[in-house]
Amino acid sequence: MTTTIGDRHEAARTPRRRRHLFSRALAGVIAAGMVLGVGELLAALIDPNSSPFYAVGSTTVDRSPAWAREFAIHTFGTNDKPALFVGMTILIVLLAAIAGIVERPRAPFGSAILAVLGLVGIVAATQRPAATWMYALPTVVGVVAGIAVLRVLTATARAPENSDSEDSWLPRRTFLLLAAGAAATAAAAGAAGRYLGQQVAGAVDNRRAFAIPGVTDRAAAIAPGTDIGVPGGTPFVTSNEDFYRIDTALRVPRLTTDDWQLRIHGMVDRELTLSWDDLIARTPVERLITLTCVSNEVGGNLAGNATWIGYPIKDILDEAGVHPDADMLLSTSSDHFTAGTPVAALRDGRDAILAVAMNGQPLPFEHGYPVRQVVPGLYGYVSATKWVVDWELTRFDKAEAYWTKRGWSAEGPIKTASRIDVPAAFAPTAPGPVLVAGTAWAQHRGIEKVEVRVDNGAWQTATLAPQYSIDTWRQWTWEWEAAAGLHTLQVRATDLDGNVQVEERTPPIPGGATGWHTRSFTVA
Ligand SMILES: Nc1nc2c(c(=O)[nH]1)N[C@H]1C(S)=C(S)[C@@H](COP(=O)(O)O)O[C@H]1N2
Ligand SMILES: [Mo]
Repeated sequence: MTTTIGDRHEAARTPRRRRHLFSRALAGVIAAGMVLGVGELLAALIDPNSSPFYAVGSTTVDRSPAWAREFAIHTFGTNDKPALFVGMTILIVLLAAIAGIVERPRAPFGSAILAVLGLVGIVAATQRPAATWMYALPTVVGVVAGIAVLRVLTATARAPENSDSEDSWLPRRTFLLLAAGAAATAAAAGAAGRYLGQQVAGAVDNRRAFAIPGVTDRAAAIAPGTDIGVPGGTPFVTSNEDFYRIDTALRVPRLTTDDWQLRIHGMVDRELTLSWDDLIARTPVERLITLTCVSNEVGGNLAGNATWIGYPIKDILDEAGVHPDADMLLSTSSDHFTAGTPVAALRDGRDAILAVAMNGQPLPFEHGYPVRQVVPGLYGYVSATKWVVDWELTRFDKAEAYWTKRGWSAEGPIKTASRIDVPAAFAPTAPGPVLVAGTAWAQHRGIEKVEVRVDNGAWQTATLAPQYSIDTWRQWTWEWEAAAGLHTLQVRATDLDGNVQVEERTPPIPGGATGWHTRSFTVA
């Protein structure tokens, strides 16, 4: 009797056991796929080099002894890398299958295997050149997702064992559905990650190979003293690393010069499409121009000065033949930001350019690679479109650009402004002579005068550094005989049109902040 029952159970269990073993192994493989898929997707957003799979592969290549490399090249030739990836994949599939089989609700050995594999990925990723702690993120998130998948799938795969009916099909179907869903999700994440990652890598290579156009129309030399060089002060030219960045892009566009083209249409005599080759066949100019963001608060640092190389916008507009009644150039970036620039400002002879280089380097991706606009005298939101790909000639009474739709002024001339850079706010100050220094700007009008006053006293004229051009900011200094006590310094600028910086404090919206920059110091 007992024997009979036992035999019967054995007979029924063997094929089902095998089936469950297979299901569990499959669960492990899908879980590992989830780790890699999620890892790939996040890596594409952070840096393709942070992908766990590729980081482990690259580290293996970098760390393998010479004989192993020689053997690989000898055996697989130029297929040595695919061979490595195939080898890694086989190993991962085997370990993942084992992980699935040994995963138990109370003793999650499988999860532990995934965690250890993850650790290998984290170590490899964070050892990559230029890695930051962020490089661990794709693997960490991937492993968390993978373990979740492993636990859910192995729990579902186990279900029929506990059910009474021997051919219970419902849990099996649940397992298959979940497994298929997880596998599809992992594959989709991986494919999206590979696609985005390759795009990034392609753009990085493209930018690296970029040759800065040679210019004969060079920027004027910077006269000695233009940069006063006060310690802690603002440098006259802002480095690319320190240049402020403002845009709506969640993911910085990664265009290549091959992807890039500029379509010019709307109220023009001739529609044009400029390719990269068309653009660089033109004659470039080099200029220093100070950019400013309309969102800059009084005393704020959303302004920067760079040496740009680019192609005059006016000439391109003339080639397209702008209709006399078109008063707006509506420019659009590859990520659909728009700016509406007064056509008049682009054609009045100022150095409005389609810039391709910034301080002797190709534009950084964050600053618009491969092509952006730079227009002296106008805030960035109406003029400085990065990753620009489309120009429509239109009218201010017909079209509205991105920020204008959100309550900002349609036209954005830069307001006359000045700020105190040194000493820093509330810096400990000793009585006696104190050198006060700062920056003033009124792009395309130029700075005529900067004045400083202490505790609402009489305005005193600051010493101006040489003016580089009316399109750049200008430095100033003022010698303060500081007496003990709490003192408030104020600064105001006057532009070459005679406009005095507006006293009334108003917020940046809609057309730029006004007010005099004020700083307090305790002199003791
Ligand atoms: N494509 C795109 N271009 C853009 C923006 C944007 O959001 N998207 N912001 C503009 C604004 S508001 C400013 S102030 C400048 C800033 O340029 P920067 O980031 O190179 O300093 O870019 C302008 N160009
Ligand atoms: Mo801005």
